[in-house]
Amino acid sequence: MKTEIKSTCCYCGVGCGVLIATEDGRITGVRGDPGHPANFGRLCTKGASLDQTVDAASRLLYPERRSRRSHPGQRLDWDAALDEAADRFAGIIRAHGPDAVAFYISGQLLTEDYYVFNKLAKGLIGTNNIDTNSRLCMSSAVSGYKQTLGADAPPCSYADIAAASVLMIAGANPAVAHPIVFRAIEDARANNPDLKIIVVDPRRTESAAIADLHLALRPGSDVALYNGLLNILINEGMLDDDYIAAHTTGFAELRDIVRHYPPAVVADLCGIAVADLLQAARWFGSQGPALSLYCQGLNQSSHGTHNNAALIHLHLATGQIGKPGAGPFSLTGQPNAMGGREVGGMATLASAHRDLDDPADRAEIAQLWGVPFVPARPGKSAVDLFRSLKTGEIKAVWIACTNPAQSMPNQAEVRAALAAADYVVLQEAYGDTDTAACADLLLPASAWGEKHGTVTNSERRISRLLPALPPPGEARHDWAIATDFARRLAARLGNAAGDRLFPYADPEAIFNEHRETTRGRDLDITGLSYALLETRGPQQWPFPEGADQGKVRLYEDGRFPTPDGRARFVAVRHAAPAEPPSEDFPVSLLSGRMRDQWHGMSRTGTVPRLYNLEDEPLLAMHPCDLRHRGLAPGDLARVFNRRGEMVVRVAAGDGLAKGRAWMPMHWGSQFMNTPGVNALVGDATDPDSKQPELKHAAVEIVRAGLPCPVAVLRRCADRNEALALLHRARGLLGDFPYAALGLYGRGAPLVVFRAATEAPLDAAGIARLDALFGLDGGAGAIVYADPSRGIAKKAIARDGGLYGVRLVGETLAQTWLKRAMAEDELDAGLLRYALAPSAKPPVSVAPRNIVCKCADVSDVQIGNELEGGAGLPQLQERLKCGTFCGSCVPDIKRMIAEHTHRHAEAA
Ligand SMILES: Nc1nc2c(c(=O)[nH]1)N[C@H]1C(S)=C(S)[C@@H](COP(=O)(O)OP(=O)(O)OC[C@H]3O[C@@H](n4cnc5c(=O)[nH]c(N)nc54)[C@H](O)[C@@H]3O)O[C@H]1N2
Ligand SMILES: Nc1nc2c(c(=O)[nH]1)N[C@H]1C(S)=C(S)[C@@H](COP(=O)(O)OP(=O)(O)OC[C@H]3O[C@@H](n4cnc5c(=O)[nH]c(N)nc54)[C@H](O)[C@@H]3O)O[C@H]1N2
Ligand code: SF4
Ligand SMILES: [Mo]
Repeated sequence: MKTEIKSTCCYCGVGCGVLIATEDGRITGVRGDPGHPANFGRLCTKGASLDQTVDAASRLLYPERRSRRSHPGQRLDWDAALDEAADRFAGIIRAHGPDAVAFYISGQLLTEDYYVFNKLAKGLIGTNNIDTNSRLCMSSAVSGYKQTLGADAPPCSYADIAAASVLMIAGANPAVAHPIVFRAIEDARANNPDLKIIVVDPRRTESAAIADLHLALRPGSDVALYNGLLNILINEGMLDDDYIAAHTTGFAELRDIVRHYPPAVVADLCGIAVADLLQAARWFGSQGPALSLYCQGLNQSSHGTHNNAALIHLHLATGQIGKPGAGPFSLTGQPNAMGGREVGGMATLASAHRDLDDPADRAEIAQLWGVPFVPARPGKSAVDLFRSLKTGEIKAVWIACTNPAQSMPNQAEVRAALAAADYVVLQEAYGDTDTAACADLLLPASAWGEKHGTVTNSERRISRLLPALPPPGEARHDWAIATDFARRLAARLGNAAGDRLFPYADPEAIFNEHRETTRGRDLDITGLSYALLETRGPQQWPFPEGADQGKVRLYEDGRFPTPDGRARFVAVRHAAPAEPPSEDFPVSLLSGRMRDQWHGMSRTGTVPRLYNLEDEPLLAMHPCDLRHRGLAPGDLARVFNRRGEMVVRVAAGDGLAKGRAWMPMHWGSQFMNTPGVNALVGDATDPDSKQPELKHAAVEIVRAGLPCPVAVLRRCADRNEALALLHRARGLLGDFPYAALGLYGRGAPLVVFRAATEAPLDAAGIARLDALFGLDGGAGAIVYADPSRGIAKKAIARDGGLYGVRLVGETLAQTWLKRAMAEDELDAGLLRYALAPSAKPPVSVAPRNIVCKCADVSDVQIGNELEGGAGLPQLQERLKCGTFCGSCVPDIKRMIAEHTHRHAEAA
């Protein structure tokens, strides 16, 4: 039977609605939900390939005791697993008190999951040691909003993008990280020729391509920039004095500070031109509604709170808030970063935007929960939590839905902390993350397409998602695991009320309890219910009882949720990053996202085509910086500082100024032979938000001196064969001073392995590679060896196509080979070309152009479909080309017209 189930995309905070097609209990497709107000039917590449992520061989299927000391794991049933966990936690709590245990959870959990964990830690155990990966993500945005506007509430909506006259995109790269928001920006650009777009980013990013003005500021200098802009707004009379007088406090103090930020000084601090600064201020102050969109470039800083506040000041000083097209709009990273903040699921927050420091607020929560008290002492935030795990102050940690052994800064310390801990529980959907290697107990969780509950996106919109499938194997829902554990723990702690405190039979019961905690608060959702979300679709908060819709925009009346109802200017001053470039470590290392991968790649990393933009981690630098170090694009470099080092391939980054380097955050120890970029990034934190400075590290970069390259390409019959091979090949990563592993694919999926060594690989090493990749047979194989030059190549044909290639000592042909193999272009007759020392394909392999960059579709693939009689709808259906940003549709139409024309002539 065919049906379509309403859900949301589980990736970014845009929160796009998806319709999951199922047939006979299988997911057969996914499309954007035309009725969802976040995306109106659009999806980006990640969302559109969600259906290809189900059934991954790497899913965790049953609980496993996987002591770090005894591999492989031992399968347990749920009773045994949760009894063991409850025994260990209860033992530690009895012996050392409630603060000796901790929870480290995630903005990718549903609100209901989050709610149960928060109540479990704060209500049942009595510890505030519950923090989340939102600490690495939105924490500075939370404190920035609270310090200025009084509450943690993004005041804007996606609809404001179309209404804005000026868009300031600051420390955000939505073309990559929030693609459907970027589609809205492109639409705004197309519909309003007068729109001015300013991008504030040390790199010329994919998003900067649409900008009228790009301010390539020095990393970490945002406060100086926004203070400088305010200085110009003041001097050129572009303030809204009435708004400042009626609705704010603290402006006089800030004005005194900002006096010291004249254009010449700021241009110098930020490394930008005075003229650009003046232009930005004049656009911001005089064009009409101004909207700022910002994200990790501001948040992940040792002064992230002030970065946020300084930007918000510009809106308050010009009255650009609380009206259409205006306001400071913090884009949320994870799909439910907002929901986590709403339930107060962090070490320094309390339920429903209450204040953990306020005894009355705490008493209110205790009463709502039916517990004697909620602890006053703030819990440990992420960085401190792991530090305390290392010192033994915290003895056990329960990690859910996050991968700290990759995503936390200062990996050496984090991994040492996990090794030192008495007991580590990991509640995961996939079994092959870096943190899984550090866990004592693995608990299998349900994942996208299986879960039921609610999430809140960047614009405060709550969507309900429904399951399309039951969880695989013995996997259970996150809320159910937490609930079951809580009851068992309560019994062991002598608390007879466990079943009463955690009575939930389904997520709706949890939602209803959470809803009650919001009554009368700024985020009041007492007017919402599962039924209403079902019949009327996703809704924005606040949505109090009696309301018939949520609020599109906050603070329209100029009243703010502060004691005096006024917004506040904060005294903010320029500060350098905690670790500015120095003589020893002169390069400023930035890290962040690529369009087609999600964080540690546990899910996106199972889809071959999502590697087609890059299937190897690349560090980009200015061409002069490369030359200066004797490096050419494609060479291997050693990147290091006092914390760690790694070898990585370099690329020329034309969007980077000298002295800056850029690397994606996605590759960890499952895909390369080091923990990735966080081996180098430090753990200095913002004093207010406790968010670590993930965006800035000082490093040095030198030639790696690994002259002997290795590349293996192996074609697989299907994705699960590829994943199984990928999994086995991980065993090789540690054998090389450089090694990286990934997939690739248009038609057939490939496994791609690259490595490099100091001396030529010996016969045993080659035999090991061949055995692992199934290239050890002689049938259908040709070989080429030149031992004097350390060259050993082999190619194997099977079923009329190229099955695998191993190149040692010289790997020039790998790039075109990879393409040709993935598109099944290279038949056995062309086998010998596979071993040619040439970076160019033979003439008989058609050169191809990628027509659709989003879906990664080439002219050859389109040509083949056209031969088969396809038109535009069939092409869009089968290849997905032209279904994302749409910019290639004219090219596709031209190809169709040419094809039709040729056929007409032939006939
Ligand atoms: N494809 C994809 N999309 C994602 C994610 C993903 O993993 N993959 N993750 C999601 C999550 S959780 C998050 S938090 C968001 C992050 O979304 P973004 O914050 O938009 O993305 P990032 O790449 O982390 O960083 C944004 C930009 O900050 C810039 N930057 C670095 N230092 C500074 C600085 O000092 N000042 C300024 N002004 N800018 C600076 C970087 O050059 C970078 O271009 O993305 C979400 N969307
Ligand atoms: N250097 C550097 N480091 C960074 C950043 C950066 O820009 N630079 N960005 C930071 C930011 S903003 C963020 S948000 C973090 C993200 O860092 P992480 O949270 O560590 O990233 P993910 O890989 O998304 O981890 C989520 C895990 O949950 C699992 N999972 C998926 N669905 C479910 C589910 O329903 N239930 C359960 N139990 N598990 C599930 C996935 O398999 C995955 O392993 O990284 C941070 N680290
Ligand atoms: S924009 Fe974000 S939420 Fe929307 S489809 Fe892409 S990853 Fe998913
Ligand atoms: Mo994030």
